[in-house]
Amino acid sequence: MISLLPSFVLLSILSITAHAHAHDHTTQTPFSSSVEEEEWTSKYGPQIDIGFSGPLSFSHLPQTRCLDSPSTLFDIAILGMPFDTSVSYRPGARFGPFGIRSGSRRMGATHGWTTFWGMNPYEQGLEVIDCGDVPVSPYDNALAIDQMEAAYTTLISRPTLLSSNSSSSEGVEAKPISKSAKFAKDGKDHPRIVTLGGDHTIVLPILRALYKVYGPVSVIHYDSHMDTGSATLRTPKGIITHGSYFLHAKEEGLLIANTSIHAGIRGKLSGPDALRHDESVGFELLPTEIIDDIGVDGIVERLRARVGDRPVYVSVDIDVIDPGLAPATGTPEAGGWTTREVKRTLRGLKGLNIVGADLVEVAPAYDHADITSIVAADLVHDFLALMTQ
Ligand SMILES: *[C@@H]1O[C@H](CO)[C@@H](O)[C@H](O)[C@H]1NC(C)=O
Ligand SMILES: *[C@@H]1O[C@H](CO)[C@@H](O)[C@H](O)[C@H]1NC(C)=O
Ligand SMILES: [Mn+2]
Repeated sequence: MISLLPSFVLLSILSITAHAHAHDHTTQTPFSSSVEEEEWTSKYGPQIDIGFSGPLSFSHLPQTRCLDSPSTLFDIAILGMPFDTSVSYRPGARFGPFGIRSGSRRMGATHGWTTFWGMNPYEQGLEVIDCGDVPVSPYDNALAIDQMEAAYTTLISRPTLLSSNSSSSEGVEAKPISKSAKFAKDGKDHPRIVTLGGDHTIVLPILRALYKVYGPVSVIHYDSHMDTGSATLRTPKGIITHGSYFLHAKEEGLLIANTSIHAGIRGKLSGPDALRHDESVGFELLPTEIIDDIGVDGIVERLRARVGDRPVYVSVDIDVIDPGLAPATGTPEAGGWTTREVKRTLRGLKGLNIVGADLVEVAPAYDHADITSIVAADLVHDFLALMTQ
């Protein structure tokens, strides 16, 4: 109401209340466009977000609804896929993107440097943004799977900001975003997406979208379950679930034959036939317990040897980690790897041609003290470090 008054009236009001504006030494009103005049800004500067405040985006990154904003370009996007309607046990991973973002609140672009990586992924000359979530149908899985494929396709089809901004005369030495351009059918640089699940089914629409850009890829799959459909042999064929999507991917030709690998498997199976079935889908299998025999370095060696210099997609089910350290997940399995072990094996993937990555199966309703969300957010930071090396 007061702002509608003519400024001479305002000035006289101000002179009466001058004691409340002791720092105002100009004749401008506090309602002018110059924010420096206002008390907060003159005293404390910008309204920054701190760890426990502000809108929720991954690591406090700028958040844009990228899907309907074609002019928004980036090099790496965080994208939520809140889909959980094809799980076999506990539902709840639709809140995974929320949980992982929440677990990332103490992170930030200005303090992303770690002794573990010796670098800050946000300071490598690449634009990393949070693209929000894909609106997925919670009722119709076929529709939701198509929505996720359409969203992923939309974002990876854009040019990277770096490539569209190649006249980088700004002094900052910009690294090429990835070596993956050489795998793209059009020979161009495509942005990379770190997807926050969602249940593991989201990988099928992602692989379908990646196929359009790169053709088939190899997969490094961290999980306590194989997800190649041996259990679903009991269910009607053709049903896409979070335990069968790799079988569909193989049948659709989305995987480079016999070049993918699981890490951390320990779920209970129907018998050794399940292993033969898994091998026929094209996976090598590193069971959880082998880490005690060959160590982290041995795991890394096997992962790298399997995928070689092919384009590789990295998918991490949070249940690869021991449920004592990451309880909030749909199908927990006892006796898993530690967070530290998983992090070290991820760091060992440095230099591979990573075309995309995801962190899935976080179901925050089963969490305690945000423990799982914090682990998941930390692994997403590792993905960003891997992609920006
Ligand atoms: C793009 O180029 C402009 C002008 O050189 C520069 O200010 C901006 O920081 C660049 N953006 C990126 C992400 O390199
Ligand atoms: C992949 O491995 C299977 C055995 O599991 C074999 O039958 C098949 O021929 C292999 N495919 C290729 C393309 O090497
Ligand atoms: Mn799993």
